[in-house]
Amino acid sequence: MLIKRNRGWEIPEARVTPEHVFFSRRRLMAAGAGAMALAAVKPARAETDPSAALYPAKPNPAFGDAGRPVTAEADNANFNNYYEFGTSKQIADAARALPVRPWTITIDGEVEKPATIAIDDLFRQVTFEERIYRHRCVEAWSMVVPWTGFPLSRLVEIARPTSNARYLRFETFNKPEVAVGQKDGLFTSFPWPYVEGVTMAEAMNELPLMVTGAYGKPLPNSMGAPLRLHLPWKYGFKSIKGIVKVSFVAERPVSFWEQLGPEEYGFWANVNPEVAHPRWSQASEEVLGTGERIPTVLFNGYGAQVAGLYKGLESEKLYM
Ligand SMILES: Nc1nc2c(c(=O)[nH]1)N[C@H]1C(S)=C(S)[C@@H](COP(=O)(O)O)O[C@H]1N2
Ligand SMILES: [Mo]
Repeated sequence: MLIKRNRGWEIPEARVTPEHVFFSRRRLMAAGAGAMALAAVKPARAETDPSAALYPAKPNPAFGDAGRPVTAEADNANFNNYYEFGTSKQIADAARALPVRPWTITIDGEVEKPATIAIDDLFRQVTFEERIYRHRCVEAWSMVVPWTGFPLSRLVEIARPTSNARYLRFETFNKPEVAVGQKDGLFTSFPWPYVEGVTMAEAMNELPLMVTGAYGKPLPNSMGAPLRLHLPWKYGFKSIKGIVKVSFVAERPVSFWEQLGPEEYGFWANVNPEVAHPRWSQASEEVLGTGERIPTVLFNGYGAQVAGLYKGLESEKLYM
């Protein structure tokens, strides 16, 4: 992610330019087998995770094939966007500092009974399933991931929102004592905590997944443990990680990226190859781990499920 504002005095340009990361990564891949060793997956903490027995979850046959090969776990585990732990893609080590138990989720706002639930108690109220989804980052790279989790609509059911609820506002932890990217003096201009939002109609769609695991195991911290969202038809920044709070609200939430650069990152952020980012084309995407470039598809290919959500909203900036 890159912000357009003149923040060179705050963040060295090279550290946030996606192209920079891309090119260095490509070189790494081109170096071949030797470089692959660098990308070896570190031992998972799955053995100690209290939810480990819930894996692997039953595959949902409706989402058993994303039409493209699944991205190698090693490629995904070593190429992440998680600004709480730094602006590079290599944040997996830094992210290990985050304690993911005990962990609570607060559900508040326009709901019958606001509550704070221990994550494993929440997991006991839902049924895990596996879905293979395409993920398209706004930086024009993509991957395919076998996620484990439960539908966001199930969380809405548990929360029991009132008729005043029009949006869901998600919030990530704010722990500068463990998250290096949130520490004072590093990126203080970032409006922590990370926030994202969807409409109630989007939340009730069949696609949004509250993600607890990937590749048949609990999520590693780098991918957003213990709970993140995945919205496969939207740019990746909407898929918020490390969630601690879900608020049901009447007003449209302003996301982290929208606060930083409203002329570049909006509320809807639906994938559309025909609407360029102000500074780069969205017509194609690099397939993570392959060096291959493929055409980008409207709604990331999920139009059959989601296009109807946007009828009557054509005047909105649906694609940024
Ligand atoms: N809390 C938080 N969530 C986040 C981000 C972030 O920096 N912080 N980055 C987003 C972006 S830009 C993308 S592409 C995806 C990346 O998910 P991955 O690292 O599992 O590939 O996470 C999204 N969720
Ligand atoms: Mo992204």
